Amino acid sequence: MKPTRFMTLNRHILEGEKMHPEATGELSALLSQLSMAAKVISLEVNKAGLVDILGFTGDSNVHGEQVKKLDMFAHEILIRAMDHGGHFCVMASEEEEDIIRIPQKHKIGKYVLLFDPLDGSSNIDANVSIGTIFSILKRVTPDGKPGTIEDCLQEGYKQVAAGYVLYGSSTMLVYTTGHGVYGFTLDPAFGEFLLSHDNIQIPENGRIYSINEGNYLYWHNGLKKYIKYLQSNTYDDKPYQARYIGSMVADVHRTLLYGGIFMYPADKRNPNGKLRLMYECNPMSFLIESAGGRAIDGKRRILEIVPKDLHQRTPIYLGSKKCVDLIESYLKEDEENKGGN
Ligand code: P6P
Repeated sequence: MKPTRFMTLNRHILEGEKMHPEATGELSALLSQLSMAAKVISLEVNKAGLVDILGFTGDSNVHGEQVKKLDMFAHEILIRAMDHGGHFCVMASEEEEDIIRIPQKHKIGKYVLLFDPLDGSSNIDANVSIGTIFSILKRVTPDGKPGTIEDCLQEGYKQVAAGYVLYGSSTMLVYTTGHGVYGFTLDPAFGEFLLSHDNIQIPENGRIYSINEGNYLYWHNGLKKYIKYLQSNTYDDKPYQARYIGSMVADVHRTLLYGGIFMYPADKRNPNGKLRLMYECNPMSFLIESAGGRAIDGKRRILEIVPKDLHQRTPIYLGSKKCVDLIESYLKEDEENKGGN
């Protein structure tokens, strides 16, 4: 990665606004607020092993999954940081069934924030990298009034910004507004996100495939044939490599930087896969496409899926263009064979 100029996140966002005269500076303000929330969450995540913040709250989230204290902490921090800046008309979180309304005492804005406050949280106790994923849309209902579910349920190609915060060996914030993908690393010495990955471009091809092979029994034939192909062939005269962290933000971040493919497919048990469209797959797909890659559900662009429910799931295959092209051809052939018999 080429050395980068000394650039803070806030300055980078402001410079990005200057390139778009129609920008009102509002997007830069809300992205800056988001980075503030990320710093607070990072502090808690990094000391989680030291204080009694681990373990279960005894509650469970809307999907019936046990919620760890850090999940709820991140969820609450993001709401408190973002609900009074006057930027949003409505928000939505993996941790809440319904939309999150802006308190009446605050100004209503023109944006929509959808987020997964702490993705991969089942890995918290094992100190595996986890992350926050965010997606920003512009409202479609009239300005000035509280936002509605209609403002949230928009196709992914309508996003105005998306990104993630990775709480790993260092804390990184990666975002795009559709004009390039930029990575910032938090310098804990003075609490600033500094540009460390300028205009990230995903390699056109790659040798790393990332999937939970424990689900092999339930895979459809096309996917089995594809994985068998990878295991029986080489790329650049070297074998393909299997890497699976089980934390979407970490697996996608590695795919973005090193190339290859990340998959959470449909299978015989879960026809829609596991990952959520609105606040996991859409933002990650927007990032990957902005970096020159592809993201499909097996048949079409993730970003073209017309959402029907805030928490709907979708299969996802994302990464280097040539890797996604190849799996797409295997899945298409499988569909045609099914149709033929
Ligand atoms: P599995 C973490 O629980 C998560 O939501 C994503 O971060 C990750 O990609 C996926 O689920 C892992 O699921 O079934 O392979 O454990």
